[in-house]
Amino acid sequence: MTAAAGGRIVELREISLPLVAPFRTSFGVQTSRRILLARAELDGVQGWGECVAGDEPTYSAEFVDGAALVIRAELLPRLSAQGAVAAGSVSDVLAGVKGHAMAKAALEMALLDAELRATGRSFAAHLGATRTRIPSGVSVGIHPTLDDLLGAVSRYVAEGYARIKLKIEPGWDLEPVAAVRALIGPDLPLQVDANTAYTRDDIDHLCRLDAFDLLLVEQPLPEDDLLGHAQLAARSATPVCLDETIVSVTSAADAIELGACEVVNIKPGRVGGYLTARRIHDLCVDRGVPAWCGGMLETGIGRAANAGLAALDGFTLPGDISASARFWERDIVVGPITVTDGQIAVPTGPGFGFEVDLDVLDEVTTWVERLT
Ligand code: OSB
Ligand code: MG
Repeated sequence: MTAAAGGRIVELREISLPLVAPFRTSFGVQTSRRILLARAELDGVQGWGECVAGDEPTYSAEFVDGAALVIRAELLPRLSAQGAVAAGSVSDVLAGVKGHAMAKAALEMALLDAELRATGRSFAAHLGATRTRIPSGVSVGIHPTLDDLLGAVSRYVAEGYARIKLKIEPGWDLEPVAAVRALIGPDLPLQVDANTAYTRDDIDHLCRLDAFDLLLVEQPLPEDDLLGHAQLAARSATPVCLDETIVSVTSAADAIELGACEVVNIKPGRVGGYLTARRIHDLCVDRGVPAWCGGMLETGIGRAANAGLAALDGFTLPGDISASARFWERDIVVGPITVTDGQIAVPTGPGFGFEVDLDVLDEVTTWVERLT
């Protein structure tokens, strides 16, 4: 295979960033994040990629140390063998390595950012996206008490978020959802995310969520339980949305076809990159299935990229693209994302449209490996 001309990955770096408050989901609690970044160069122009793998393999099989290892030992040698690699060739060049979508996505992202910056184009313009503002949703973790949860939701409502998502798990579902619905009233869009915490035995219980007029229930069952999700979708009025299950265009098409997925959460890292995410978006448009852009507690690098992607018309529901200050005291980009009237401005600058704050970046860096 001859890859089209493109850039090279020149640096791998790990940073550590504290969260403003603990974020608890059904798979664990996070108080800070270690994040792997890749830097690419093309004709002297820099590009950055962010790997969304978590500290531990608890959301999916990927995790920071595993991603760093597979990038060094398997992915970079395959890219280097091509010389320079165009972002559009990365998924083909790396196809021989099974899995590791988040590691692959970070490399494709860095190369794509460099390519777009080298030609002065924004990612949204590259995609042909025309929206300049997108609605912002916020993901709210599991709280120690109902009072704490209601306090947090009140603050997000006051900040103007266009949609609230509550993390749920067995023992933290009907009661908090009822209380939040009562607090916010009937009109503010509300949805829930279980991160695989339930089983098929809970289908009757999950159907009781129908009382709260939710936009959707996200990934209630394990990622490989397509049949269970189809059974739930057939029984519940609340649309079933899949996150963890959707790892490729094929898995999205199949889940939709089988009636297991009525709404798609599109996360670029989970599917191997922004270019595949775009193809899943196009599939959703073709099938008439609503889609929205998920989040993985990204820094301003990944969030800017998500906002560009979410500017595509097929993202018909608000995404998990909240203000930088919702998670970070200090972001690693200049001019991090803010929410105004429940909306976020789609970046218009070259590449993914962020500007890395190199001073902050150096302060939070744990290690750097230069690759040239
Ligand atoms: O399931 O959507 C999820 C964060 C980390 C891992 C998985 C998920 C989440 C979120 C946060 O819900 C969304 C965000 O980044 O704002
Ligand atoms: Mg989710």
